[in-house]
Amino acid sequence: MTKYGFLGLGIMGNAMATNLVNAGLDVTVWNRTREKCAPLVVLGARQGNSPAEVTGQCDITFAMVSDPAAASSLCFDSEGVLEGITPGKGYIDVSTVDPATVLRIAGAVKNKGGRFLEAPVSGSKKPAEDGTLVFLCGGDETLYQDAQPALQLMGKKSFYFENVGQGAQMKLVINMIMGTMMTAFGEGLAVGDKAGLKIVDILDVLTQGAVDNPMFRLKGLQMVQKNFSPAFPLKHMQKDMRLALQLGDELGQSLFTTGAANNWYIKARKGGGANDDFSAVFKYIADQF
Ligand code: NA7
Repeated sequence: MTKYGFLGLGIMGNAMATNLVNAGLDVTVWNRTREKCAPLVVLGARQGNSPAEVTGQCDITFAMVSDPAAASSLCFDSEGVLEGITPGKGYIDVSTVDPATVLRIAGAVKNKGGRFLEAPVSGSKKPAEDGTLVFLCGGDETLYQDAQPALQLMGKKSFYFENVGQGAQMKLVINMIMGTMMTAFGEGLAVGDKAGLKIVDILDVLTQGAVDNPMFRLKGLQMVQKNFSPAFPLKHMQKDMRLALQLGDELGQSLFTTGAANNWYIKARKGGGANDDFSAVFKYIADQF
């Protein structure tokens, strides 16, 4: 039986690892804040004591942490992932990071004879809970095949791209579009509200036209109700906007709209919204502190 490891039990990692454990897979979990492992252990997961121990004991280890600094520290620090990698071991980083970080981790894992796959996900808390994420993969194709049983439990679809880094690029493209859609949505609702229109009427009209979409339908009412409990934390959206702008810069592609949207997320993050859902950017756009 394949032994799986799972490192990082935040909003996403907890839901994803839960699906693996509930399906009866052999899973060892580790999280920087150890207490977050307890619910998974109750469900039947093994407790890991360090990233190195988990990768050393498991055939395929997933990691889901916050950002490039976290992904690098998880891999390269003392007792980190790399210390447990031996020939043939699989390491799948599903965090959203920049392509350069992915390439550094991929190179280091490969140098030790391990197999690496990047697999950032499209979808936040609910799809993670429902096992309907979309994986954007790049890297070792044998690992991509070997991990299918787990990927299929956690997601509804996987894409495989030939080069390491393309998964990260795809994820940043998708999220910069989502992030700018949210600030455009927030600005429209804010100005409509100030004009005296009812926000629920704006939402209603939107559903009838070409800009109707699941995100506006899901988040719109929650925004009116000021329900900003995090499905996708705002600090992570701002990180993705920053990484997308960096990608544009490297490629000589101007990203005016993304830059403007990023400024809203910075304002919201600094204003106290970092751990709220990213839709909380609306509060700062509409000045409804
Ligand atoms: P969360 O809920 O903010 O969880 C972040 C996780 O990353 C959590 O397990 C953290 O551990 C872990 N983390 C953060 N920094 C480190 C370091 N330095 N070392 C080890 N572990 C770390 O985020 P989400 O689950 O919503 O999102 C995860 C990713 O998916 C992110 O890239 C999003 O953009 C998409 P902690 O519990 O704080 O000890």
